[in-house]
Amino acid sequence: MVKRMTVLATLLLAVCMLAASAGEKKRFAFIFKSTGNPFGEKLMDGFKAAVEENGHEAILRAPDLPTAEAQIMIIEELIAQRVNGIGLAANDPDALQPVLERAMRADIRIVTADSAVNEESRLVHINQADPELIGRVQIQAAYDMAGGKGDIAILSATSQATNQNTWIQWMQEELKDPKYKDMKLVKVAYGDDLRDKSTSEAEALLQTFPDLKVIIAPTTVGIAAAGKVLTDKSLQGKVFLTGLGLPSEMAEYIKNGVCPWMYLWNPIDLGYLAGYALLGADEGVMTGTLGEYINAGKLGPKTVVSAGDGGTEIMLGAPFKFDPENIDDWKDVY
Ligand code: RAM
Repeated sequence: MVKRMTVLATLLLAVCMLAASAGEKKRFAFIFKSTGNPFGEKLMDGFKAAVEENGHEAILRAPDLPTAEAQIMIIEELIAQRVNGIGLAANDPDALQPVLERAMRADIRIVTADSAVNEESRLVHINQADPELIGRVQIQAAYDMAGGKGDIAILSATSQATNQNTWIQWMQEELKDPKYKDMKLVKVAYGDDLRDKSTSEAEALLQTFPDLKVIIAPTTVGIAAAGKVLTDKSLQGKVFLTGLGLPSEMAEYIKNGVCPWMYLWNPIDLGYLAGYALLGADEGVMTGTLGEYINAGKLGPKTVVSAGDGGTEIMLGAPFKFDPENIDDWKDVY
C-alpha cells in the first residue's frame, strides 16, 4: 500500500513538474523591417532556431511596409500579449522609443539586430559587422570597378533606416580621401526595400545619369532589383553593381558580370545571435553592460562591447566578400 502510494506520489510529482516546465515555456518575438524580404526571413529563421532549441516559443512578425508606425502597432500588440522579450530590426532609430520604453516597463526585454534603435530604447544591439568597414569597403569596391573615376550612385533602403544610414555616412567619409577626387557621388536614392520601388529607382538613376559608372546598393532588396535592371538592359561591363546582397538572389548577376563582387554576412547567424541575446536578457545574465559574456549556442561565447552610439552591442563578425569564385558555395545557404 505504502509502495503504491509512493509510486502514485512520484507519478503525480512528475506530472506536476511537466506541467510546470510546460507552463514555463516563454514567448520571444522578432519584428523585421517589412515582409517580403528574404534577408529578413533568413534572419528570423535563425532567431526561431535559437529560441526553440531552448524550449521556448518564437513569434515572428513584420509589417507590410517598412515604417516605424507599423512596427509600433506590432509592439503594442506584443505588449498586450505579454511576451517575454522582443528583438527587432528597427525602421527608425528614435520613433520607437516611447513604445519600447513602455514595453521595458512591462518587463519585456528589448534587443535590436541588423538596424538599431537609440541606446535608451534597447538593452543591446546585435551588429552584423563593423559599420565603418561595411561602408568603406563598398566605396573601395566601386573605385576598383570604375577604374578610379566616374559617377557613382547609392540605391539604399528607406531614408530612415539606421543601418543603411550609418553605412552611407562611412561611405561619405571614405570618399573624402583624395584618391577619390575623380569619383562623384551623384545621388542617394531610396527603394524602401520594396522590389518595385527599387527597380524604378534603379531605372531612374540610369536615365538621369547617363554616365553612371557604379551603383552601390547597401541593401539585399535594392541590389537584386538593380541586378535585374542592369541585366535586362545588357549593361554589364558598362555600369557596375556592388553592395550587400544575398548569394541566393545575386548568383546570376555575379556570374553574368553585372555585379563583379559584393559583401554580406550570415543573416541566419545574425538572428540566432539575437535570439541568444534575448534569452540571456530574460535570464538576467545579459544586461547590456560592457564586458559581459553571453552564451550564443553554436556560435560560442560573445562579448558585449561598446557601440558607436553610446550604447552597447554584440558583434557577429566581419563582412564576407562574394565573387564568381565562391558564389556557388553560398547560393543555396542564404
Ligand atoms: C536588406 C535590409 C537589411 C540589411 C540588408 C543588407 O535586406 O535592409 O536591413 O541589413 O539588406
